[in-house]
Amino acid sequence: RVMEHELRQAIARDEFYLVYQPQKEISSGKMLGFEALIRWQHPEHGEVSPAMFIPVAEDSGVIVQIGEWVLATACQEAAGWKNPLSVAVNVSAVQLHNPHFSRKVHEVLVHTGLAPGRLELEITETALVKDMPRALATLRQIKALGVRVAMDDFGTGYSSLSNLRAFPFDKIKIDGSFIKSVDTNGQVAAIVRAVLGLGRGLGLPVLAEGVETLGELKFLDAEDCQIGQGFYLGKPGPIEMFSELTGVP
Ligand code: G
Ligand code: G
Ligand code: MN
Ligand code: NA
Repeated sequence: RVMEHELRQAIARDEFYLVYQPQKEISSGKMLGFEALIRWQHPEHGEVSPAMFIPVAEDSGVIVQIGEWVLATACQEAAGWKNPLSVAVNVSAVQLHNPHFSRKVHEVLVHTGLAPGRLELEITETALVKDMPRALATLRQIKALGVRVAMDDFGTGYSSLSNLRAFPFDKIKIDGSFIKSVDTNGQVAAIVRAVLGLGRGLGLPVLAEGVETLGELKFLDAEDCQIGQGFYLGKPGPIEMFSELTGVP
């Protein structure tokens, strides 16, 4: 396939870059860190959305190389920030099940000098189900390095609750589909309250994704949701947009 070939070339041709989206403490508005998100500037087609090319990269296995590039680049950049903010990196199922993954993470930390406690890996539930014993072993190795793991898109997988019990997550990221209109829709409000209760019971901080309005933010604050991410709190952008905090450039 054309796209697969182009994806392989894109790394060497330096066509990928990262944007960063703020993750903030809701009660104070304080910046805690950023989620790194990949972008592809294609020489002919212009910007290609990751929603388009990540699935192709996963099916073809190129995601392993792309994922390594994202991890190394995010850690390298974050290691240069003047404040020790955290950086969250998305990990796909294929990467997680690659036998060299935890070693790669270790190597990147050593090579970039990033403190392991500043790195968080975002893993979706669907990434866990392929081979649960292997996923569990990998998560344990990653955590032994001092790296945190967040369950991404919580609530959209097959068996969110058993996955929370079976895997040693450090954070729950509630999917944005449950945050949209949470302040005006009683049904989603009930679901979000329940997830927040779950987080409290398990001692896990909860991050609300996709916060788009002040009303949603106020609801989350009133319900003691600790962390927020979304267009209302900050759109993803080049790291230079946040130079006050990072000192970049
Ligand atoms: O940034 P945006 O909303 O366009 O991302 C669309 C999708 O692509 C989201 O599901 C997001 O998790 C995924 N995505 C963005 N960056 C990365 C990345 O570096 N690695 C992986 N595996 N997925 C990513
Ligand atoms: O699946 P994941 O959580 O990794 O996806 C992150 C994606 O969500 C990014 O591509 C980002 O562009 C997108 N995103 C971030 N904030 C918002 C928001 O407030 N609303 C919507 N609709 N998408 C968002
Ligand atoms: Mn994510
Ligand atoms: Na998500």
